[in-house]
Amino acid sequence: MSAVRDSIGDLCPEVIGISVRNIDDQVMESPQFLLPPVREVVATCRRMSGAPIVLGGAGYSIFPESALRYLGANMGIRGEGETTFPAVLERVARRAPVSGLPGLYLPGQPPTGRSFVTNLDDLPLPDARLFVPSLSGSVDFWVPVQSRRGCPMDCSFCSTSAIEGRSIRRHSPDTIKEWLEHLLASGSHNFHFVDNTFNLSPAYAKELCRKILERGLDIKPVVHHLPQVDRSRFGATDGARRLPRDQPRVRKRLRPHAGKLQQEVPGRRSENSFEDVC
Ligand code: B12
Ligand code: SF4
Repeated sequence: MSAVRDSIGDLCPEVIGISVRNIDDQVMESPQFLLPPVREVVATCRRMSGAPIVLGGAGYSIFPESALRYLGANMGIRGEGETTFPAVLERVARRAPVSGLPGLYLPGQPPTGRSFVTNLDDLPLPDARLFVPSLSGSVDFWVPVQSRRGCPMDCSFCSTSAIEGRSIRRHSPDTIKEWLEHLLASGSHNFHFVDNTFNLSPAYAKELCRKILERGLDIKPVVHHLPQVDRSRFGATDGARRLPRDQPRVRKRLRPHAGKLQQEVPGRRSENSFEDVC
């Protein structure tokens, strides 16, 4: 908590934004509720500063109303922050009311429906200069890269649709390729593709991998992907419900596994090379 106190002391913020990453750890046998320490952070901010406290992030977006109530902040933004958060900052600077902005939750008020940016290329990419300097370029630092948002698979245990919606929205493969080139030039080689499902759609995934291979980019990737659902090899998620009708045998074999697999990190994590996808 001393880091929070020091930052507020040094910066004297006009607005405080808090990213709530997790509600719980999703471990089925003994789930851990992770919001109590966040509540303490909010309370510390409140004691140290009169600035409005804005919540956001993946965890916050799953239960925006009750998380706002439990954590005691001034407002929360459900889903992507790139459009609504700057609008909040602009209104706070003008001392104008913030109500009515898309995805904004205020205590005791009905929320305004959120909006999704359809083409991710309309949004700015993260500023690599803001990465923690001591980590950038280190072998242990995996730079997060996001090429897509949303997932249509609707697995019963998963909260992704509450966070990013059901339709897949993308950056163009060229944008991602250029972004990777830029990051490589600044010394990073390890990239964690934080897309929920790297191989959705397969055509997009293949095009992106081809572009990366064509440019000979020297990168080490980690991706989350839906198990290969073909007749020779597959894993399982509850997304089995949504498998194509022409694969009845695979559906039948996956269904009994769905419950057991609920405690896993959604999808699969892979350290395979891009050749596997192409
Ligand atoms: C990639 C990923 C991982 C990677 C992270 C790799 C890395 N280097 O970052 C790994 C595999 C390590 C991981 C681990 C875990 N993960 Co995970 N992970 C994800 C995933 C798929 C993407 C997260 C991401 O980076 N998104 C990209 C960024 C850009 O988006 P974002 O952070 O949401 O930020 C946007 C908005 O939320 C908003 N925003 C964010 N902060 C703020 C702040 C303010 C003030 C505002 C206004 C807006 C705002 O604006 C941003 C831009 O639009 C999500 C699923 C999802 N769809 O969110 C799950 C997810 C977040 N993980 C989840 C879980 C449970 C975990 C683990 C606890 C699993 C475990 N038992 O170990 C751990 C915890 C790790 C940790 N330390 O927190 C759950 C959380 C659900 C819950 N119940 O709380 C999710 C939602 C998966 C799911 N569908 O259920 N994870
Ligand atoms: S578990 Fe994976 S495939 Fe299923 S809905 Fe969530 S992100 Fe999509």
